[in-house]
Amino acid sequence: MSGLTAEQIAQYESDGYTLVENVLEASTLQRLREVTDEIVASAKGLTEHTDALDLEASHTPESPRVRRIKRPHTVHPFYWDLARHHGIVRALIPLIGEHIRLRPAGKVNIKAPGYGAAIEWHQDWAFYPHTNQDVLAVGVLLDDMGPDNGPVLMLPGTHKGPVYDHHSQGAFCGAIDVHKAGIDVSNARQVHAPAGSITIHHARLVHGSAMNHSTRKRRVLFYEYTAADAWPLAGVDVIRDLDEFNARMVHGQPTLTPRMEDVPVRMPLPTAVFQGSIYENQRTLESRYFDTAQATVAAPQKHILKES
Ligand SMILES: O=C(O)CCC(=O)C(=O)O
Repeated sequence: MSGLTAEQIAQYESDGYTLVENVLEASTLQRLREVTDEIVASAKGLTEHTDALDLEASHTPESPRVRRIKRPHTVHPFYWDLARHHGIVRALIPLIGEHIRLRPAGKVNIKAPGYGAAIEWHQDWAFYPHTNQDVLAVGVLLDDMGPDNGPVLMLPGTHKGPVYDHHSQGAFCGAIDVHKAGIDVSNARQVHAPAGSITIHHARLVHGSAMNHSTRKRRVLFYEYTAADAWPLAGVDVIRDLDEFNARMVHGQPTLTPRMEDVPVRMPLPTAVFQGSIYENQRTLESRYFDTAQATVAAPQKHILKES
């Protein structure tokens, strides 16, 4: 049985994203929060980013502020198990087929109350182009996501448009200058949903999110998945170890035959000046969208599938 309704599949096709509410059981959600809290607590005493933890600019060893857990499936076995959760995998099959691989990256983006950082507009595809575009990201909500706590903003339909320039000062910066690119972000939709829900967005979709100005946490665990025959062209994915590549299959079988599609690709090279996370990469973007005083998405449309 499909894990998505016909309406959700149609929305993913036309808008480039969809939402599935209440996918996680209460006990799974609770365990996800516990594991995440444990890992965040380990940031006490750190003076710099680690392979697993990306820190807010305002972090101090005494007052730890974690912005991201990187490659969570390698940090705690719970995250690896969750990447294969039946509710998630069932939702992916109608979109990218039976044979599904987890990307080696993934993250928990932690927008803490009051200061949790913005993520500038970007397309994931700019970071990790593949031989075909059956590539997407799933956001697992640890907290309720609403208008005030930095919800993910999706620009519907942009997954069918160009791959935008994500470069600044001659190097990749992992962000789009939306003014220069002439992108009208007033059409962006905020995704609002209860904790335990999942968002699914296409790798070519333009998206981002503002700082969390509320008193509520906004934590989202992002897993990225590809069809097994979508082979990476660049980025951290480049295959060095076939066994490791194939060990990330979450459903179906691997293949040695990449499927080639005529897809637009812009290589993320030269590599970003600041490495370690998207937040670091985006530091060299000259004209930031979310840092400016008028940096709000005009007239956001709340995303409620039931209304459409
Ligand atoms: O956390 C968010 O709001 C957006 C995350 C995202 O797009 C990313 O980390 O690539």
